[in-house]
Amino acid sequence: MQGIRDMYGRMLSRFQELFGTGGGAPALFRSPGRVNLIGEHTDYNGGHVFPCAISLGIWALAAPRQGTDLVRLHSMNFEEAGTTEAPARGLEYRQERGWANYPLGVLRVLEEAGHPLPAGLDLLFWGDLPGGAGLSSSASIEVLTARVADGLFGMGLQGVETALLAQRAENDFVGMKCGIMDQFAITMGRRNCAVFLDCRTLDFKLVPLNLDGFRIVISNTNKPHALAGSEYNLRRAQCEAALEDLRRVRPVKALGELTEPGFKYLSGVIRNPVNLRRARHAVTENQRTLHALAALEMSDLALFGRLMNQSHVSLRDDYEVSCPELDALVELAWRQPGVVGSRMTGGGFGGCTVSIVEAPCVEAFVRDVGAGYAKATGLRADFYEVDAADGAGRMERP
Ligand code: GAF
Repeated sequence: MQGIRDMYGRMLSRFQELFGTGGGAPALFRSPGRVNLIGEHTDYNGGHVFPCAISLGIWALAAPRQGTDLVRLHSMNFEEAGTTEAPARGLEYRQERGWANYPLGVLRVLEEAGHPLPAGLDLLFWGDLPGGAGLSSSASIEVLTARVADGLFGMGLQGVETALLAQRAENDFVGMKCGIMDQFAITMGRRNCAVFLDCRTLDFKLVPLNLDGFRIVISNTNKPHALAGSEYNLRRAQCEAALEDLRRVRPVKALGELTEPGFKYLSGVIRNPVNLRRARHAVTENQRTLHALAALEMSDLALFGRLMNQSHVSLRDDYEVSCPELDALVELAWRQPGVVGSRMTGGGFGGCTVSIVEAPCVEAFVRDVGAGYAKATGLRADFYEVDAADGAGRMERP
């Protein structure tokens, strides 16, 4: 609580410096990041995902400004970028606006959905969620912006609707053709729960994470996930091409619909061997995610961990979205005592791994995996012990 009070105090004085002291105290909002436990690159394939919102996140102080139709945005994480000013309506993507395109994209999508901002808006952000690390800082700031707009101007947005609008901002305004997983987990996450989501129907359930005696440890390669956008869109296209081949013999709606034996039986019609491996990952990963749900519900954490490990192998070999740095962290983790499972998490090509580790072994994990990683790559890894947290929303001022 003291930490939150300090953070709020620092944000409030920066807000007042930047935007003035008139107009009453700004409202406080928070949005988490997400870590995906299993179910990677399955969301846009009509499969299942199993992420949770995490205790690292982004905070916003926000106040409406009557008599102006300007949006002013500032991030304490990017002080050097200065304050961005933009019109509240008719917004367009501008490369030079950098990070601010994510929140501005949400305002644009809200306007298109019939919720234009009725006044100006001042927004100050600060986060302890590392950016570009595969923990969904972009989805976090998108959902946060939607929650701010809804909270201040009473737009009456429902949870799933909020996630879909935030995804649309990323797809259409920023141009990253992501699936729904990140925005959904960040909107609908719940403390101590993982979100099991069927990405085809958007049916979901919150599954208690009974991790007594275990910790979720995120290891950051500190290799930004470059390539992620172009290679991501390429993976989507390869899965789409495999699906087209399958449709010549069966009316398959999505790869996530197929069981492993069903896929094996049909897979001969996929002509391109690379597309075949991409599709195999999508199908097997979806099956692993279904098994992971059962494992968690039966409190079989050992099985859950084995499925995480298999997921990494499939992402590395069939989907080819890992990289030497992620592989190094995962292989070091696999050799470490007390590790239940470890895999890359998120889109790949850099970013983070997620491991489930026995609580008393975490200290040695951080020390040994950190040292092994520095030796293998010359890079320093960062480690975060996280809890499953609530989705984005308004907070009481401390
Ligand atoms: C990124 C995307 F944004 C998600 O939609 C998902 O596809 C993920 O990569 C891979 O599972 O985080």
